[in-house]
Amino acid sequence: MHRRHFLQLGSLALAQTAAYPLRSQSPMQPGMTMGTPQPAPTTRADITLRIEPVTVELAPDRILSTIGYNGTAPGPVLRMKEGKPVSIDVLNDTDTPELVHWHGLQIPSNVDGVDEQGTPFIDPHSHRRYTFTPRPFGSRWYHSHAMAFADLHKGSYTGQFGFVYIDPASEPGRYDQEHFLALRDWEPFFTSSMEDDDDETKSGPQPEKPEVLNTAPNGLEVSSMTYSINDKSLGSGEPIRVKQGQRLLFHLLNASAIENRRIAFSGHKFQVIALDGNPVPTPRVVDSIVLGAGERVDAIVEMNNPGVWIFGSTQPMVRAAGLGLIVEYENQHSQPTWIDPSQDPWDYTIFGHPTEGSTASTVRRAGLLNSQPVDQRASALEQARALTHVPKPDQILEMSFEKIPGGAGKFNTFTVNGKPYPHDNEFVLKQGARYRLVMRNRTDDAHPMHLHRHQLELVDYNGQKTSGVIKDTVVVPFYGRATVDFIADQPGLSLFHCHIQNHMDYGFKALFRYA
Ligand SMILES: [Cu+2]
Repeated sequence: MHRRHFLQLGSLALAQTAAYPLRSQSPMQPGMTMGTPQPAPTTRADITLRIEPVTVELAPDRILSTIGYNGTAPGPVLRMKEGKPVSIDVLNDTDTPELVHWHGLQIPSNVDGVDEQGTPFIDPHSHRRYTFTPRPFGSRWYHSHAMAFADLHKGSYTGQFGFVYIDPASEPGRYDQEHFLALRDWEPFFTSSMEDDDDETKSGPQPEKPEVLNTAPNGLEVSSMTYSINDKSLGSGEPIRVKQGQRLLFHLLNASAIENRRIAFSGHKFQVIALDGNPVPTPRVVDSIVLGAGERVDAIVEMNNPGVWIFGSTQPMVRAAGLGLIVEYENQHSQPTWIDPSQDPWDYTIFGHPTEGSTASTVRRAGLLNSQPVDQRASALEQARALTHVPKPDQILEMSFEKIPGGAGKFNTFTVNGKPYPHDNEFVLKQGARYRLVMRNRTDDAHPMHLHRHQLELVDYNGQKTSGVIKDTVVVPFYGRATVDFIADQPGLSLFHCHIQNHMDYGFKALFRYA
């Protein structure tokens, strides 16, 4: 073991590194070819992940080839215990340097899985051990954090994604079935046509709409025509089989590298209990759920409407192209049915503590959820009267996002505060301070913004105040604004970026550092 390795591995225990010589910095061994399997590690880690070519059978006549974990895409659901250290060996059986990012975990930057933060790459045909103490509890996920640029077979365009579930100290109540469902698109391609019918935030307020719009022709965006939930297209997997009266717990993840997505469960409503894995102050019943790329929602659904139903994208084309699954009640054999949900706008703030001044609009929004029983509406009224205090921040960080259209056949570029990455001297944090981050989206697209290694508390969403909604990824609406608070409690480098791979690759990122 070389000193260099100790410096890179930081938090790893001495005994572990000595017993398990990491090879990621070593040249190829004599006689080894690129295809040679890795020798088995000499000590067992708690979890082993192998990055390798996989096939994904979306349907019997639709089989894709990509890169995944342990022979599948999505990879295995990794269950961890909050606060209990875990070791994970990652073996890279591909020809591309890779990184595994642990999305939503508060862990040191050298194991968070991000090159920009100083996590070492796992070299091709090599391996590396990640050791960290998982926290906080809830629905997290893991995925490649490699840059892709013009290569749609790299990074988060591949099948390198899966759930991490950190078991909570408290349970979400009784449930009969638990399902981890990742929304996914495949076979991405470049296009400069801006269809964007799916931008859920277009119809909202547009406080950041510039006086003069940039009408230069748009550059290339990434799109897809092939979809699935987990590894199956609508109609090809086994249905979820349920009995009347059961309660289902859904862990939902938008694992798309490309798009935000709205989904619904025909004939049923979701009770949203957690956003990005964090329990919400006010669980509410909704008709449909919007997930930005990278976001998670945990929801309970009561099985109270016997039949055979479709769960999936609210966009007919996307559903027909695979984004859905079938839920079948016992002894029901009818054709699967789809019913469009109501058009209620998706609004994070309804799940928060109401704040001063929000009474009228909270009541109005509670009324919009006409599916709610009267007693729930009454309790929303009660809560609307309660006042919640958001502490004053120590400092405000102002951010504006802009797009420089690339024109036909070229890529758009994105800037944060008019400057390119990395914003070296701009976002320097003082440990222990509370920051308020004002994100102004001056582009014609909704962007799921993710800050690594920190938890964000939503305080304002397009003028709607709230508190208690804790997230790691926040969709900043079309020409809109979102404000979040965070405590600078994670020394080290932290990447802030749009979770749409193409946007991140072409400039939509900034590095936060500590003084
Ligand atoms: Cu974006």
